Amino acid sequence: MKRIIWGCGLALLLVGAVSAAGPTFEQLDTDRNGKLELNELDAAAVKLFRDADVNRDGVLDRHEFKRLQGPSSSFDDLDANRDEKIDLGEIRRSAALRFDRHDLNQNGALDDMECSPNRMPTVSPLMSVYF
Ligand SMILES: [Ca+2]
Ligand SMILES: [Ca+2]
Ligand SMILES: [Ca+2]
Repeated sequence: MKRIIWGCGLALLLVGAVSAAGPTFEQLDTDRNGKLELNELDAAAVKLFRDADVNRDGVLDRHEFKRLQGPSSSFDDLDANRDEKIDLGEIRRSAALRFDRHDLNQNGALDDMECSPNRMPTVSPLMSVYF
């Protein structure tokens, strides 16, 4: 366990400000109801997306996306229209599908069981669902 925490800390340092580790469940649950609704994830995702969009053209190119990419997505999967750019719409369409898949009891929110480490590849539900 200790080694895992170490590894995360090191990754955080290496990745810098926009970290692939992303915000935690608690940070994302802005209304503090113990569940993550899609709008809570979306608000955080828009912020990360804007931070990653270094040249401020409203889309992410491969280089910009690299700073955000989670373990379960790839640029080519997300770039649905193959224009070598990822826009917020493409991110959202893929996120809605993934959100649905993680929402096992289909109540429109993810609880901590649905976000548990064996169900999500990262500690941040945001990175698992959106990026
Ligand atoms: Ca909530
Ligand atoms: Ca850009
Ligand atoms: Ca695209």
